Amino acid sequence: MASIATGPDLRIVVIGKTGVGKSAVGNTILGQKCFMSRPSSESVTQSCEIHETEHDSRKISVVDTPGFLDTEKSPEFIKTEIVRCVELSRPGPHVFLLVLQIGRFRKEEKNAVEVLQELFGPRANQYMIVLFTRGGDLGDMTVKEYVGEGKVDSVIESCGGRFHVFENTRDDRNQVEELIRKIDDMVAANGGTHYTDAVYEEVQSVVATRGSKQVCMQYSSNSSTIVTSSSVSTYKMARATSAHLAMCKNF
Ligand SMILES: Nc1nc2c(ncn2[C@@H]2O[C@H](COP(=O)(O)OP(=O)(O)O)[C@@H](O)[C@H]2O)c(=O)[nH]1
Ligand SMILES: [Mg+2]
Repeated sequence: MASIATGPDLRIVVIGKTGVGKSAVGNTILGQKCFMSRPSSESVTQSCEIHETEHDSRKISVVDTPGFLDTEKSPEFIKTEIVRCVELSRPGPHVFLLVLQIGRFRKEEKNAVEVLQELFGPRANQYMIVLFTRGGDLGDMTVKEYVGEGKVDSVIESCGGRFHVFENTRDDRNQVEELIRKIDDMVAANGGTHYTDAVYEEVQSVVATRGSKQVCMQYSSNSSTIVTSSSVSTYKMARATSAHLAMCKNF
């Protein structure tokens, strides 16, 4: 990983539907098999997980998520996982990678950005990059040509025209180096900032008053407790409920 550009630490959150290759993307970025990635229509990743790597004292952490966008997930599940995702990527991610699979693009993927806005707030777009998996399926086509076909246009437009492609089965560090360059460019365009919003600020303040360990323990021991009884509850319940409503409306 020596040729990854030097720079400040990066926090990456990987989002998208189950089976598109989110966990595989996390492993490709980290250069090792940290997340479980399997062919299954059921979500193999049950809960948000974080792993990190470091080179030239640049820390790159990846938060892998279960399918936030899966229609069959319950509002309770989504609520719990938003809390966990926010907690793990505190004080806020530098980038949300919205993972889409080459060749699999339906109406529900088209609404993905809208749903993610409901989950993370409207400013999240500014921090989003579309990442296609199964780049090998493009054959002779370039990803630019594929995007130019029009089906994914509006999603990419919502993400400021930013996209990249991985073939996760290839041990090719160039694809990772290029992605990191694109993330660095986006972070620079965002004035060097990471994403944050009221949810992140709320979690921060709870951590500040009660301590991170206690919040984490509460999350893991009884995650439904925190979404119903803690001071971070109200906002997130409203957020998750509206995200779920958006999913039901769109699909
Ligand atoms: N050929 C190919 N298969 C992939 C690629 N990315 C993921 N997969 C496969 O797709 C399946 C689902 O991947 P996974 O990472 O578990 O998806 P997740 O549910 O979004 O986390 C696994 O069998 C992966 O090996 C890719 O770029 N190319
Ligand atoms: Mg997974």
